Amino acid sequence: MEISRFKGCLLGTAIGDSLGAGREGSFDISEVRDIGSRYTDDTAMLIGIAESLINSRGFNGDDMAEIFIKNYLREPWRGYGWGPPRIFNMILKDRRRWDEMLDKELYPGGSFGNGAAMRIAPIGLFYYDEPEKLRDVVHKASIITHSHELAIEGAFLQAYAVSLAVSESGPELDRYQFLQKLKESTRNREYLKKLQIMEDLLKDKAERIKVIKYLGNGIEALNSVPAAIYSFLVNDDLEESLVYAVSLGGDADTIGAMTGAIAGAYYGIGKIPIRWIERLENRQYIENLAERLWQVKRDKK
Ligand code: RVK
Ligand code: MG
Ligand code: MG
Repeated sequence: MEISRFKGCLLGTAIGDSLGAGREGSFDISEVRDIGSRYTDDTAMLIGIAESLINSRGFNGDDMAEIFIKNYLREPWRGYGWGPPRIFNMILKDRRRWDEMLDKELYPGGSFGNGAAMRIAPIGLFYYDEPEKLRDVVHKASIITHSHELAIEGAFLQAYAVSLAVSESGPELDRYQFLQKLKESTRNREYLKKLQIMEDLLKDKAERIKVIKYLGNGIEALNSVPAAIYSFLVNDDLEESLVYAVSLGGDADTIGAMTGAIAGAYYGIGKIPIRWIERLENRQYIENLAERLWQVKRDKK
């Protein structure tokens, strides 16, 4: 497994997040090509997952929740969603456990936001060669804050897309085969429908407005994970994938972050424009984190 792809995945997330951060929630669908100076909660929580996988040499729920909380308390201003800080508080102050599906006490049926999917990529890297384990760990890492089926399935598809991207070895990406594998892996009809529509949109080279209409660009996992997968599949390089993802507007930082994770895992750090790498906040730390994650994975094999 190439270390450059682990680095590409984590840096790609932070860059996609920083590229979209300024316009989260806007209707602006023009193109931006320069990243802002800060990333948001998406990257902060993804860093937390990577730190915990390294720390525990795999998944450990208590440790992951503790790291999420520690990172949140250090930087509460990163622009977190409404639910997670409340859940952190329940764990910290009320001594609740990470696996109590605490989001069900905030939202009926639990949160279907994209907060689990946006942070999940390191799990896709770490368990890329263990698909059953991947599903199980994605489930556990999601329910700390997101236990709605749509949030968990979105996180699974995002992690699985990262695992496919990081292990893809052909000279050229077979988009339809990639999509086919995602379709075969999903256990949810609503995601399956979106993946089927995605195939038609790819074939038609559909207008952006149509993509937004059919795939969505919102804060719900179902309306953002498909948009990120599509942004990766419809473009031919990393830069264009990220510019395209953010140009869909809506939850731009998160769609940018998730696209960056998949595209970074596929293309590797070498294909990230230098001007983005140079401007990225905490770049060295994130790159080292990817290296450490790669080492822990290598030593476990
Ligand atoms: C601010 C009704 C529900 C729901 C349910 C909606 C950062 C709510 C990142 C809620 C991401 C929102 C984003 C987010 C990640 C979810 N019924 N509405 N059952 N479940 N929602 O609070 O971590 O930007 O409108 O779990 O998923 O950049 O406010 O947070 O864009 O989804 O936050 O869900 O958010 P939360 P999150
Ligand atoms: Mg964010
Ligand atoms: Mg967002």
